[in-house]
Amino acid sequence: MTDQSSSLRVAMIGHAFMGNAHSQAWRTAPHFFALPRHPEMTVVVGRDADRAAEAAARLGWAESSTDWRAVVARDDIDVVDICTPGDTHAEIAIAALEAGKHVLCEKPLANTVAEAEAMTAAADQARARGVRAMVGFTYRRVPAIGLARRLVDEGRIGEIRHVRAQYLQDWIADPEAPLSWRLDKEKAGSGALGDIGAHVVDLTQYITGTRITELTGRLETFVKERPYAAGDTSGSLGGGGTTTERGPVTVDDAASFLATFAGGAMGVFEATRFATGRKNAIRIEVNGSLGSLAFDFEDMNVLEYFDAREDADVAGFRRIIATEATHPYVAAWWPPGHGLGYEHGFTHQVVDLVTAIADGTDPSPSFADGLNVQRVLDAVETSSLTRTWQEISHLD
Ligand code: SOE
Repeated sequence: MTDQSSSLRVAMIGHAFMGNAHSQAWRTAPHFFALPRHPEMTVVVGRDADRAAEAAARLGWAESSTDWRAVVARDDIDVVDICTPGDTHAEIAIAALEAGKHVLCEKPLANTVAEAEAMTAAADQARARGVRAMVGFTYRRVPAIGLARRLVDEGRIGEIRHVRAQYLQDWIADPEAPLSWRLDKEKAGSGALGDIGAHVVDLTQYITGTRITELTGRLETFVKERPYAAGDTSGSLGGGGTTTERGPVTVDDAASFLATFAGGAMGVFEATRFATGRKNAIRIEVNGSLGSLAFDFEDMNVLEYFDAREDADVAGFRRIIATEATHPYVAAWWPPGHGLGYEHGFTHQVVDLVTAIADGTDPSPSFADGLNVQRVLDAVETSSLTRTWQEISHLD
């Protein structure tokens, strides 16, 4: 059972879509996993006092506040969980790390490489004092993805030749879908590229165990102005009423790029919010000299595996339902075949963060991993502007 004696007092900054997902993770993790320390949902921070108080009551936080600086400085806070738009990640994370708080920061790590570098430097300094930092790429924590990583590590698909990755959504395919912070470069840093492209960059590097070393890409904004939203759309992916006034879309609607991985594998990437009919389709296929792996988040409990060494007359992609107790995290949940959902990746993220803090180890993905993804995103933007191939420098 979870160690109730040693608590870990958590402050969450932001309570929209990601705040909801993180809150369910802090609530459920100690009830399904034997954690070495007990998370306490101490305070949630929002910009509006009434809405923050309502979120605290609805999501299970003991208190609410509108002053993140005061909360980060509190002696009775051990962890700061950042669930705000990207333009505030650096300021909050650096303040929290300098105050000796462990930090979990939503993806992408920052809106620029410079911010991500400053955050990584702060995390490196804090590590020397036993303070930990993690960036929230939760899809790594889907059991089928963990299985894919294991099969690659075991050499089951041999030398990797191709990495094909798509993240397909369609929530703003309607040109009259209103503006929201995700469509504002000042707030979000980029559009589909950073919001969902970041996920497939992290996922493919995680599964293959290699980094992207060069790329050439293109960004496109199909709809260049939209109506302003009538209500608050911070927690939603578009939708809601609109006003008659219209404003500019200042981010990309879609990104596509070709990449080379260390070791020579060829990568093909797409991230778009205009794949009409695709709601949250993360599709990854890795082709190797001895076999292939394929995953689609819209069928997230399944990993497809092709073993090229099978007799040709019975060879084919097998559908592995990754819900056995031997698959990552599954033993804590349900019997085989019952399946997990989007929210479980967030719970697994909390489990791994709390365990790393208790063990005095560095959680993964680290801020340095987040900085690497930021460098890939930046390279795509530069490539799109200059129509040139871009190399990506790595920390390691
Ligand atoms: C919107 O595209 C979004 O909410 C992303 O911001 C999340 O990171 C992803 O998990 C679901 O889609």
